[in-house]
Amino acid sequence: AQAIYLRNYQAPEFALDAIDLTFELDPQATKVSAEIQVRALGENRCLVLDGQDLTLLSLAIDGRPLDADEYQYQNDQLTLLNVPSAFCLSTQVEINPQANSALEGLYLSNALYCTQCEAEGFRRISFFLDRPDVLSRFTTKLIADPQHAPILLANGNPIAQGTLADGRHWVQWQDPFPKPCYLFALVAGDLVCIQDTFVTQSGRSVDLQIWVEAENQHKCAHAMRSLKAAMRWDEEVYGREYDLDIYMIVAVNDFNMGAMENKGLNIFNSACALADPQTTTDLGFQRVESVIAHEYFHNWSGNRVTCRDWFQLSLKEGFTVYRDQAFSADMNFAGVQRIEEVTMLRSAQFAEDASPTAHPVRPDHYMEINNFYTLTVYEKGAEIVRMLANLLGPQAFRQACDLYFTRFDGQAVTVEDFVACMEEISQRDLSQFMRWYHQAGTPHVQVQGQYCPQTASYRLDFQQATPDTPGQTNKQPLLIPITMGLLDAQGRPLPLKLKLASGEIQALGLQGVLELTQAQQSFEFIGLEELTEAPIPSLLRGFSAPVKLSFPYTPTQLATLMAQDTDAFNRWDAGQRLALDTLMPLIDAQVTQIDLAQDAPMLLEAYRALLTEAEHTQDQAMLASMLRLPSFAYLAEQYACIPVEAIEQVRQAMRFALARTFYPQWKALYQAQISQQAYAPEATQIAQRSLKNLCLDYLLALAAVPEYQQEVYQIALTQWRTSDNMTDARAALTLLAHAPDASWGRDPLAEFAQRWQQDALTMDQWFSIQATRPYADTLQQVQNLLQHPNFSLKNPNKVRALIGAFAQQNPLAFHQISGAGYAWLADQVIELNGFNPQIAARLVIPLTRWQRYQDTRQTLMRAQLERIQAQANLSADVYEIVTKALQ
Ligand code: B3K
Ligand code: ZN
Repeated sequence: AQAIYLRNYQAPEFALDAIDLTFELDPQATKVSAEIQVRALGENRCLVLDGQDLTLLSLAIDGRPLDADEYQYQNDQLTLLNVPSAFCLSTQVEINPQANSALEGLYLSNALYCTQCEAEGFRRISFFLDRPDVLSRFTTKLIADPQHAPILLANGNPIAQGTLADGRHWVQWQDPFPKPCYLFALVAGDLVCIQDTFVTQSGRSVDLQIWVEAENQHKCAHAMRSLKAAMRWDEEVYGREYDLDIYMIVAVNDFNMGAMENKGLNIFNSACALADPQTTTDLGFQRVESVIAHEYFHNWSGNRVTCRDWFQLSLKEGFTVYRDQAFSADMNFAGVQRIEEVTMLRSAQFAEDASPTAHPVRPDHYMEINNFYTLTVYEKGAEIVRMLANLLGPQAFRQACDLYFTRFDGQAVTVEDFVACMEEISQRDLSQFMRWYHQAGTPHVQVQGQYCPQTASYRLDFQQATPDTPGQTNKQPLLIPITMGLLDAQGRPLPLKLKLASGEIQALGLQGVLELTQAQQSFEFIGLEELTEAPIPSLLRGFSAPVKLSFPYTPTQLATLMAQDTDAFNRWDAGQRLALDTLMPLIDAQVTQIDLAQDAPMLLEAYRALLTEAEHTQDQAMLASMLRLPSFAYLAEQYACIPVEAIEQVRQAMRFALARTFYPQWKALYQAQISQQAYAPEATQIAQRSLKNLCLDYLLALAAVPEYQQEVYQIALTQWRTSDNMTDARAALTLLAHAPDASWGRDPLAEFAQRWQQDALTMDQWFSIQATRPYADTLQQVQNLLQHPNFSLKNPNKVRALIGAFAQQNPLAFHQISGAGYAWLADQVIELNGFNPQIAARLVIPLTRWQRYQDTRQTLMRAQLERIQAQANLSADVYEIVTKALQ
């Protein structure tokens, strides 16, 4: 495989103004005919089209069939020599949807025909210029057996339909908006539809349709509600209106990603579209809400304004994630929403940024673009847009977005075009800011404070540095916005008077944004006459930049921030810092038991304070976040060499100590959250359940202590038996199944399987619960589950639920020192490589993180990577990842 470089970008030499497609659908031999209006843009008369695994049936120019010496089809390219300057190209090919296990192009999911064309799947359907900067008007005619495929869908509006003499029926669709071929879609099969209507702000009525298999009809209400909320939100917040008369969503079982924003015809992984209380957790409901919104928002940020090339992927993905996060913040509790975003970013994206696969938000080269649909492009990309939004302020940001959508409507553009709109509206030079797009790695910001009572001033000294990443050294300083405030020792906010270099004093009110631009930089605050001791800085409020920030806080200062800061995110983060400062020395000492009073006095007091206030809190969501210990992944991120067993041991010991010390409080708080209300996936109820199930988690920490054992077992069992919703049922089941005594989970797991064996998505949860049981012998169980009748390696959701969960969320079992976990994962990667390279390349990621583990593990992980690398027929996807990891 060859790398492709951004610097080699060349504009297309031909325009493909329109394409008229006809599909004669057949499971093994689908015929695809295309009539393409081609127009040369320059002197070149040699047209090279993409085409992969296509059986060429015929080719003609302006109706004249081509002789064999007028074209060549090899290495996935069709070369036409000496074409006219404008002509109609007719092509006919045959493809085999049933044999398509890569789930890219046209494939069958169960009996359903569907497509996935982003990034480069259209070339598996028809010859074309498969690149996002070639926009065409599409017409699509679908012909099929009405028995097997009564429903025929494609982009745009249906314009004609009929029946052929042989009994097949057909529908023709037309999409009035020119689009790149990655947004093409078709669906055909036996589906039912949930309908609704949305009236846009200008008064147009839009048909909303969600298409699913009949047995899933009862799981669509939440997606429909979320879609309408997203449509309204985009009108109100961004002034963006929907542009077609129909908006369709189809849920399919076999899908590599979460969903796809095809124009007017979104195709969804059923896991991100279907939801009902019986089978879907609160988290699942929230995921549906955010993915539905994400794909909808793409209609403007991605479809109407698209990417010039795939290096610009974050232009649409980072921006759209930022938009869906803002939507979710408005639909849920904003503070907790932000905490969850940052939790994910700091544990998973930071880990990627520190790994052999680290890459800039805008990569400058790739072998396989599908490997770049990453946390960095999506989540760090969203953080960059968030920084822009904060730098500009809400009004200017909105104006800049308006300018971007208006100026580039119908065009394929770059990150520079986006940032130029921000510059133009704000009248700011953002050239230094652009480094966020070019430089990989997570910046470290070290801060020190100097309080001077004589001058009543406080100076903050900042240092920033971004570590080297593969292929990138000597990083330049970034523009890092630090939203901050100062508190006095009692936690009261202080007015900020910043002394500028000119000597002028700038009053910032109670909160300001410091813009770091240099490697070292100081800011001085004056007028602190009232103070008797150093102020407490509250830095990086709302996580105003995706950096690792350190400040030598005392435990007392952290406790004050936790209790008093005006910023919800920083109240929570002060708790995280306090927990890290407490846990890390214990991890280093590999303790097995914790005496809170002695080993963790401040944390003990913090929990006491939180649990005392708990009775009166109105904000259960925030309280649950505050009471949750840092995850394994976040703790692991703090170490260059991850002490797997010690982290897990100390985390469990701390959970145990907190559970025991505050047993009556956990129990009372648990009971106080039990609600008689009927289940609804709405914010206050979700908050209450998250607090309840956190308490349950602490209670079950005592599952092995004789005096508590029976009581906590009964509490969990009762919740499992009596809950009317999957959130509570799954929480209880997980704790029972993960209890040290394996017999606790046996019957409930069997009951679960008995009840839900017909429901694929629900069984995924059953696989995950077992894959994450935190004991080494889980490997044996996971191996057995591969043979379970409900498991299939062909279904990406199943692969993620069982194999992915094991490798990513079960550190003790995956990293068992024998290396058996690594070898097993490599076996699965090798098998998947043979039929679904995209999923194989994602699955191998945990092995690529070998540098973060001690020697024995490093050797074992590398050995598996080398074994994979030595396979014949390695896909470009897996090859690229494995090669980077072994460099
Ligand atoms: N744009 C799609 C991702 C397509 C993945 C291609 N391998 C989903 C999304 O981000 O909305
Ligand atoms: Zn997206």
